[in-house]
Amino acid sequence: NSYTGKINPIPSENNWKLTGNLRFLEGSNNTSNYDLVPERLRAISPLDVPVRSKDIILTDSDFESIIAEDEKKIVPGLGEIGSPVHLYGEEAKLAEKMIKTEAFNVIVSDKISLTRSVPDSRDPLCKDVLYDKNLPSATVIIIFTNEAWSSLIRTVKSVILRSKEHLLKEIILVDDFSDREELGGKLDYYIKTRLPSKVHLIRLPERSGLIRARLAGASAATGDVLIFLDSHCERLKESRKSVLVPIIDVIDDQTLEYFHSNGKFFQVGGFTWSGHFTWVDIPKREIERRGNPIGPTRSPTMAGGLFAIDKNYFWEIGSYDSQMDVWGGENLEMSFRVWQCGGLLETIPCSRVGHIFRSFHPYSFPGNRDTHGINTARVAHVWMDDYKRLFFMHRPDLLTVDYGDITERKEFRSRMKCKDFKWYLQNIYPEKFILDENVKAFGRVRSGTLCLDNLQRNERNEYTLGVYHCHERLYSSQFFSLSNLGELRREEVCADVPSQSADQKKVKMMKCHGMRGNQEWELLKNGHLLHKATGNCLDSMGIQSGDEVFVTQCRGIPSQVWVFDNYEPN
Ligand code: UD2
Ligand code: MN
Repeated sequence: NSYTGKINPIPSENNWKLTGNLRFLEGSNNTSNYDLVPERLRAISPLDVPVRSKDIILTDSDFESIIAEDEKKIVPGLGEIGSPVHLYGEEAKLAEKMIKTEAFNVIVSDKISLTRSVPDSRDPLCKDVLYDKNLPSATVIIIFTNEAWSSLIRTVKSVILRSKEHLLKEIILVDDFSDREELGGKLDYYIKTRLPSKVHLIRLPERSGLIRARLAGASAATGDVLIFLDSHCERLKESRKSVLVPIIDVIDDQTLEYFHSNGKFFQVGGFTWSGHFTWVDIPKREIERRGNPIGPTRSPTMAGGLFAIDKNYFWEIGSYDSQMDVWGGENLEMSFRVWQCGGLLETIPCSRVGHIFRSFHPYSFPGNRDTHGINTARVAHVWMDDYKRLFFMHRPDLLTVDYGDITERKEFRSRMKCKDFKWYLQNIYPEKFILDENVKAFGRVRSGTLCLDNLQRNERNEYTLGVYHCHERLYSSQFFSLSNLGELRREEVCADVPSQSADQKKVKMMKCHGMRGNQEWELLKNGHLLHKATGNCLDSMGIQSGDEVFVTQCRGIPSQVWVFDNYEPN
């Protein structure tokens, strides 16, 4: 018993737009009580009643006309070879509005062909590589929650278009409980009529987060290799066995321009003690080890979204921590786990995937929880041993948070006899600066009641070193180390006094270069911090909390005496 009604179209607030015939099925939760005259439906906006798209069934001809509308938006030639698209006038205004909810320019995306070409961003050497004919088959898993239509479909088409037919076993789309109307019946219809039969769609019955969404995809996979992708990617070359990541090219979030570096330059994954993924230069020892510029390049961590792994190995190596919610932290978890438990994580330079990097999340976080922080606390407890002290120094708030049960993960670690985090740091990531190990001094650096402090500056940019009232407890902002190289430093940035600069007295915090030079300091017996290149000393004379320190002639005065919390004289 179902009801039918005609809506043609509902002028939409909240992006709620339906055209054509629609039918509510008996028994569907929220809808059976409503009679479907247009006025009535307009009254039940999606904000009032969470009508789910699966409850709404449009006819095939409705979908055809919706898809035809989509096709009309496409401007042939636009964005081809990955070129940027700029909008003007009303359209630009509309786009700006949409970016606030989508986190990228969906108007531009809608205008670009779903099968546009992108530049070949690989190193020219890649063209000469001969691949084995008998490679294992691949299942591509694309997860999404409430993602924009055109970028999602472009991701799928891009995979189909750029994969060898016989190697692509299937594409599994995992819908993590989206409630956008567009991703409902229209997506089913599109898959049925416009995409090859090897494209499958799994709908999760509740919001599960990207970790459990990927697990659902992996459980259903029949290929030999799993390839995971975000839902806004383009292009894919080559798939191979083991835990492999591509070079990720940037697709501009505003113009959808496909950036690339002609194959020569790329970075690998690192991490910060505050628990975030970062990009870092390929270490020299790795450049030497791999030999060939397009050879597999070992990476201490991975970004998380895009990787290929042998299906059996995926399960063997502990798949994912299924108790991680929504987003964040699973990438470092997998990176540490794979290395510590005997696996290998490599960037394959001849494999390229473009990704739209967005500046915020266009989807909800149920309960508004900091899932990245909580998930990372799980990572710290399971994988980082004593080094978790450095994570919790940055995030003392997470010491008391309920991060759930980690028994299973710990059992897995001991069952697999995985190596410890110290081994990982020494062997996989020896370049990683450990704030309080193999250093001459560390902790707060005190002069009277003032302590050196980063003054909450964004450490990605250069800033001037200052002081602040010493905190009772040691917080990250006052943690400084004097490294064995003589750097007065933090995790990534070093105190530097440019010898030629006009305001030569101020101390700049800038990226550590490890070459001593302007970044070399010595802690003298009298507590003076001597800047070797200028022969001056760090001084807090006449300054207050929040002010900047300077270097000046060494004079044996109290404002030039600095005391580290921890100091190893040698
Ligand atoms: C990066 C990764 C992402 C993931 C994340 C850490 C890349 C290119 N992307 O963030 O894959 O590893 O770091 O967790 O390396 N999604 C769901 N359900 C949710 C939340 C997200 O299905 O509850 C989907 C989402 O629609 C998207 C994918 O998961 O397809 C990744 O989300 P994102 O694009 O917001 O993450 P990103 O690229 O900022
Ligand atoms: Mn993404």
